[in-house]
This record gives sequence, C-alpha cells and structure tokens, in this order.
Amino acid sequence: MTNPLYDALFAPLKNTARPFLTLPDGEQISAGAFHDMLARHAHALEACGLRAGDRVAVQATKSPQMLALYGAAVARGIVFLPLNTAYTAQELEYFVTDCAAKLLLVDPGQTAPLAPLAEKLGLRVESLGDGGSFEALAAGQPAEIMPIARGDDDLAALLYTSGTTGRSKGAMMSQRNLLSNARTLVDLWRFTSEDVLLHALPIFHTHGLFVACNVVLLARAQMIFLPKFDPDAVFAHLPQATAMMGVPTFYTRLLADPRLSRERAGHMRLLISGSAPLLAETHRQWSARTGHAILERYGMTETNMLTSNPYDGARVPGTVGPPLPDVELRITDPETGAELRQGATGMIEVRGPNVFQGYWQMPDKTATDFRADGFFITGDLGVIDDQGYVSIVGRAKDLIISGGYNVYPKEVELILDTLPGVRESAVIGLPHPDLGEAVVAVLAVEGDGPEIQAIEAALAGQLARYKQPKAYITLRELPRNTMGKVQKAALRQEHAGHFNA
Ligand code: MCA
Ligand code: AMP
Repeated sequence: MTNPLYDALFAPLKNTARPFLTLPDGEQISAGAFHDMLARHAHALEACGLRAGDRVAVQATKSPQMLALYGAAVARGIVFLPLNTAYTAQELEYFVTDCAAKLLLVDPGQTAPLAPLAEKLGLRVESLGDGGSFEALAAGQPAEIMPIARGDDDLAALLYTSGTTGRSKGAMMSQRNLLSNARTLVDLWRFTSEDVLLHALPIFHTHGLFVACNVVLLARAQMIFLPKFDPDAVFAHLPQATAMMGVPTFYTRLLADPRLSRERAGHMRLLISGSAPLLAETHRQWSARTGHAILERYGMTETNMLTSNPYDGARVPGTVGPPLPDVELRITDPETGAELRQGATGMIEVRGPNVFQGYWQMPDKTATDFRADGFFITGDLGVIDDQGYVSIVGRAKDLIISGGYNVYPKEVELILDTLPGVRESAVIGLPHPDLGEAVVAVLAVEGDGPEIQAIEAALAGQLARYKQPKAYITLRELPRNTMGKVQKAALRQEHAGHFNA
C-alpha cells in the first residue's frame, strides 16, 4: 500500500533520533518525536470523524504541531487547507463554507467566537498547539500510524488564492503536484541531510510550507523553526544555518541592518528569494555586503515553482532563471495565445507535473485559465533571453504583491465602493521601500469626502490587515480612457513617488 507523498516526506522520520526542528529557545524536536506527533494527530483527525477526501482547515499560529498536522492529513488522505492568520472572521467563513470543511483548527482561546459559525455549518472547531483541545485529544492516541493508500492524482491540499473578480478560488494540489516539485528543487538546489534551513516564513502559503518544508523533509535535512521573520532572531540563528528562503522584504530588512556582514552571512550555502520581484539593486547590494549571490526563483500557488536561477552558473539579477527541468514554459500573445518568438514579451504559460488540478468546484474558471493543450495561463508577462533566462516584466492580472502577500484590488474596491461618501475607487500598488509594493486606495469622493478613519474602521472587520490600504488619495474623478476604463497605469505613474517622499 503506498501513499507517495507520505512515503517520501514523512515516513523516513520514523524512529529516527536525528534532529529535525530547532525552536527559538534552542529546544530540539527529533525526527522520530515529530513523527510520533504526526501519528497522534492523524488518529485525532480520525477521532474527529475525518476520512480520506474530507477537508481540514487550519488558521493557527505557526508551530511544530501545525506542521505535524499537515503530515497527518497527508498520511490519512485528508485535504489540508492552511489559512493566513491575518484573515478576518468574514474571510474565514467564506473559505470553510466554500470547501465544506469538516474540521477547523484555530489557536486556543479562538474557538468560542466561532461557535455560531460552527453551528451554522455543522463544522467541528478545535484548538491546535500548546494547551489546545485537539492536542488533548491527540495526547491519548497511539504513536503508530497506518497511512492510507493514495494515488498520484489524489488531492493533498487546497490553497485559496484571490482573483480578479474578488472571489477567492481554491487551488487543488495533488500528491504528484507537490512531490514532483519537491524532488526537482532538492536536486536543483542540492539539499542534503547536512542542511539546516532557517525557516522564518509563515507555513500557510506555498513558499513556507511546500517549497521550504517539503524540500527539507525530502532531503532529510533540519530546520530552525522561527515563529516569524525577526532580524534579531535571524542574526542569532544564522551561524547554525546553511540555507534560508525568504521574500524580498526579508533581504531588504536585513540589508538595512548594520549587523549584516560577510562574517555573519558569508558562510551560508544558499539564500533563496521568491514570491515577489527582488530588485536587481537589492541583489547587487547583498552580493557586495556578504559575497553571496541570492538565488531568485519564480512560482505561483497554482503551480508551485516554475523557474529558478541556477545553483552553479550565473544568478542574474532581475531574472528568475530558466524553467525547472520538468516545466515547459512558453511566451504567448495574451490575446490569441499564439506562441511568440524568443525575445518577445508576452504571457507566461506553463505545463508540467507541478501544475494544479483546477479550482475547487469552479470548472468554468478552471477551463478559462488553461489552453486546450494543457498549458496554464499564469497572468504574468515575461520574456526569455538568449540564454534561456526568464524575466518577469509585468502582470496582465490586476494584482498587488505586498511583502510577498497577494492583494487583488477588486476585493478591496468592492468594499470601498459601498462606503458612504465614496463614489468609486481604484486600488493600486505603489513602490514601497519595505514591502516592494504597498496597497493604496484612490477614491473619487463627494463633497469633502468621508473621514479616512471611518473608512479604515469599515475595512477592519472585513479584510485582512495586509490587504487594507497603507495610504488614501482622494480625487473628484478617477481618470478614464476614451473607452471609460479607469486608467490605473496613469495613477500608478503619477503617484509612484508617494512612499519615497
Ligand atoms: C504585515 N503587514 C503587512 C504585511 N505583513 N502589510 C502589508 N503587507 C504585508 N506583507 C501589516 C501588519 O499587520 C502590521 O499592521 C504592519 O503591516 C506592520 O507589520 P510588521 O511587523 O512590519 O510585519 P511583519 O510581521 O514583520 O511582516 C512582514 C513580513 C511578512 C515579514 C514581510 O508579511 C511575511 O512574512 N511575508 C511573507 C509572505 C509569504 O510567505 N508569501 C508567500 C506566498 P499594523 O499596521 O496593524 O501594525 S506563496 C507565493 O507567493 C508563491 C507561491 C511563491 O512564489 O512563493
Ligand atoms: P501567489 O498566487 O500568491 O502564489 O503569487 C504568485 C505570483 O507571485 C506570481 O504569479 C508572480 O506574479 C509573483 N511572483 C512569484 N515569484 C516571483 C518572482 N521571483 N518575481 C516576480 N514575481 C514573482
């Protein structure tokens, strides 16, 4: 009986004394102890009535238990749905309703406010992590596990991504999608059991969960598992680490810190950046300060990783490198889908074992995002140079990436447009020294316009904090072209220096 993802990532941890996780206080969890935790969590899922194919949603603080729960779900064929801890109760309700989750795990102390939702949806809510009700249930369970048989195409995870319509979609990730990408990345980035990854990303997104943890697990390596990105903790643990993965904001914040030096960071084997564009300038400054060329790669929730600068060979600033060995990538005319010649800018389309199974219960949306020959239309605009390196030059999708988190303007505009005093809104991303891009709302207002504080208060309950605008610009009218379409490009250009002033 096989379960490819469990067999490759988690089974090798069993009964092994080697260290797996190091926590901020220095406590170590061995591979074997982690596997015991995974097994107990798997039995607890079973005790909560979950069976293969059911969905378990988790909105909880990063912890070893949450990672063990991921492994437990994989072992039992239960679909793992991690959720950003920043999501509001309203956002959370959408996700658990949309995928008809059977169990929701939250932090201790968070279950009571969710009782009405649980009642309404017939959803079981338990708490995860130290002192949690789910931990109490798991504690009494055996540390032996019987993984259930799974096939390559069976679902392992569901990850919600927002969209241009403002309605989030669940990207269905199969066992093959996750395992093929982990295998490719371990080879390409040369991860071995000698590696210690400094892990400071959240584990509710592809980057921190699948790219970082799956690679470490497959390589039988270890992690220094930090609750979040904090330069003090990063500098304290860097000497023990061989590799780190981060979003560009990690690197700009560390560069802004006088402690960053060749002595402190020069020993690192590999520093990887992704989820948002790394400025070529950041790449160069980092090389000059530490002697290390950051390796930039590119991916999407729907596809896992797609391209990577090489381990050996030139890591070219401002590019995301060639496609991964098992990824087909082409540049097409965004309108017709016709493939363009090398050197032309167009839509990035991809195909490979890493590309997802479609959007949860949205066959029409899935169909429009794939070409007939199976290529997925990424919505990113790119160009391939004569060495085969891909550069991302823009986005056909109206998306803002703030500190590595995606914000779809439509989702924010739909709420702003309902507020008194706001005639209409255009939400744009403006260059921001810390976050790369920051969310800004341009409002067409009546009279003196509404109080910004009132707008902020209205958004607070409805939108995660990182989606809320960092600045507001009020105008009488939004600029429109002759077709009547709001000219966001003109707004971005006019206000480009907003955060540099
Ligand atoms: C926190 N805030 C943010 C962000 N993060 N606002 C905008 N954008 C953000 N990314 C809010 C906080 O709620 C807080 O609000 C204020 O901004 C300042 O918080 P601060 O303490 O500076 O934030 P932080 O806790 O230090 O977080 C910044 C961060 C974090 C370390 C950059 O956002 C982060 O870890 N980002 C990684 C995201 C990630 O993993 N993305 C991968 C997606 P207040 O005003 O109330 O104080 S997967 C993906 O994209 C694909 C597949 C790929 O290619 O990887
Ligand atoms: P998400 O849907 O959160 O997975 O975000 C995926 C999007 O992040 C991609 O479609 C790109 O627009 C962007 N992205 C990821 N990595 C990079 C990168 N290295 N450079 C530029 N954009 C990136």
